[in-house]
Amino acid sequence: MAERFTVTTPIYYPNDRLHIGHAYTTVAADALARYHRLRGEDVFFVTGTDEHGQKIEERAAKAGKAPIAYVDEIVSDIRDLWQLLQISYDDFIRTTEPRHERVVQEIFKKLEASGDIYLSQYEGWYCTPCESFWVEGKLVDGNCPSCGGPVSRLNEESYFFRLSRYAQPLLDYIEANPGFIQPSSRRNEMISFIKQGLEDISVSRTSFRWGIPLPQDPRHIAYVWIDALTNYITACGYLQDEQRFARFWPADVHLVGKEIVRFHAIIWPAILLALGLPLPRVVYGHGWLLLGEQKMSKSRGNVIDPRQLVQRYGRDAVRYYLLREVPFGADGNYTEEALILRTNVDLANDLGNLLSRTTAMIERFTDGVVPSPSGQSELRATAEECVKKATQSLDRLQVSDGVSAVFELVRRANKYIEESAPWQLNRTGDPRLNGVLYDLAESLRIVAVLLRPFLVDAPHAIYRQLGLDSADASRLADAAWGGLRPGTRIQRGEPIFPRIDTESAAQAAEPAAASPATPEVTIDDFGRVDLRVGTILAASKVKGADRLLELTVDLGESEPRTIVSGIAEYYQPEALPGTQVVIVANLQPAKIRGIVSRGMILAGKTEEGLQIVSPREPLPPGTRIK
Ligand code: ME8
Repeated sequence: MAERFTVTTPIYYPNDRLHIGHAYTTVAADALARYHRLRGEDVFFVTGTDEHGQKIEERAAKAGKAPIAYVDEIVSDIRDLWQLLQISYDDFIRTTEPRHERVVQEIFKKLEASGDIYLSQYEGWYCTPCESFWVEGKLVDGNCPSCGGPVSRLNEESYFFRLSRYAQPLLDYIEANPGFIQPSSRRNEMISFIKQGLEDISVSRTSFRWGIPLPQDPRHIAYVWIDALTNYITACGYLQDEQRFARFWPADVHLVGKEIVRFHAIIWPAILLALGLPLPRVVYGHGWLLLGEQKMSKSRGNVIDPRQLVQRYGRDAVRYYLLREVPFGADGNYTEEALILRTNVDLANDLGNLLSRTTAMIERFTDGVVPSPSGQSELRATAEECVKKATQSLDRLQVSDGVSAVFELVRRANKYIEESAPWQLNRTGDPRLNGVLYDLAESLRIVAVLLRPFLVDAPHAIYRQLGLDSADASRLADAAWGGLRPGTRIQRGEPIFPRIDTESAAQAAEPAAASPATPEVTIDDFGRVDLRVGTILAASKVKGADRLLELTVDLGESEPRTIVSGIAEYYQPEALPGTQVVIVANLQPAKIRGIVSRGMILAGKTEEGLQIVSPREPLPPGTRIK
């Protein structure tokens, strides 16, 4: 039987609209779920909402609504958001569902029968935003040690869970299972937390009503964290469907933000031990998305709405940014500039151009048909290495490394185009052309398969443009080299990731004025700039832009390039054809006034005016300048 993989996200509080912090966890869990499906495993991916508690009760009252009516609205909004981001969950659990209320009540009965809960008096402090109880000694300057906010004094009758009983068994378990709490920094934090001693915790409340009453004493409402944590076993079928429960529990990964690792790595496993159930294999506490120096959070209100980002940039761009930008586990700053840069550089430039260049060349040079491979392939080893790296990273839950491994193949393939110059092979009738084109198309096909855990639209678009059916890209085995059949008729299409237009891209088109000396660069730094000789074939004014000319420049490639340059105040367009120029040939393409500009011409600017740089004697177009 196929292996199975159970992955969960926290169940979010429907007290406000979710933000990109929530999308971050959920997209990462989605990538893991999709990856394990690609491996052919039986995947159970569960997310949901944590709907009880004082905080929600208060919010609903403020809005003048019944709690359930209040959460219903937000939950439907959350489901829409996951639909928008194509989150492929198998179950969406709400703690207000009868299936869950039954399980929570049964658990309380079991814990009472085993002597793990008892009635006593609670004296201490409570933090409402964190839904956490604290004893005096744990407060920091009189405030909540978790969020730093104010706490309120509580003194009431409460049921307690004998957490103290499980300190040693927990330490033993963490010791015996080094991968249980990840990353290891969080594991160390948890070990020292437990070693300071665990006190029994209050697990019921009498001060509000919005929650699940304890069966043995309905004046008491189950503490929201016990209610919340147990969602994971309800969703897997605990006490409802034994077969299903045996199949999907224990979870392989509980993916959570680092602030709630303590609940998942201490309280939750202790409850499971008390119930005699197996513990989850991994609790992974990832870092925070920050806005400036601060954690983005609903209570602070410093949030970014993922819906707007998807609307502006597309869901694959947003998913890619969330998965790629921050090394998984660490905190990272969110900026829209970084999102734009990632989209333009990795998706539009590297991936998008690889696809459009490859399909354009196949169309021109081999009549739109994928040619036969040659015996030896320059890209095969890289492709195989990238498959290995991507899968190993995902097996280790290193989502950002996984996605960047795929882009190593993209970048290598782009470089291979420059190295092998297929347009020259075509011009000279070189028989190596077929092998080069096959390798490029095959690399793209493998990239599409490997991107399936991360992106939801692009893999299909790539397959379509290669003339393939993406139903054939649903297994990891499809990423094996050689799957592309020669004779496949490609279907060129629109660019899969249009570049995002920015002001700075327009500025980059203008030659810089004389400026003070800039810091030294190494010869390698310089070597990354591809300077080439080009001959201007045509020039015209750009409508509505006094300073811009649109140039058509022969760089010795299969097609001349379009370059937008800020030289209109210094040169008449009619005077330019035939002029040789020096071009930065590997500058990222930029859309300027709606025209895609691919390169920049060099010029010197003084107070007297501007001079284009030209070779002293004519050189063949495409000559490299070093
Ligand atoms: O804590 N950066 O729900 P919640 C990264 N109901 N991730 C973030 C984030 C940020 N700035 N902000 C939120 C709860 N998250 C409880 C959980 S589980 C049994 C009960 C993500 O709505 C991250 O996963 O406050 C964090 O742990 C979770 O949202 C908190 O969501």
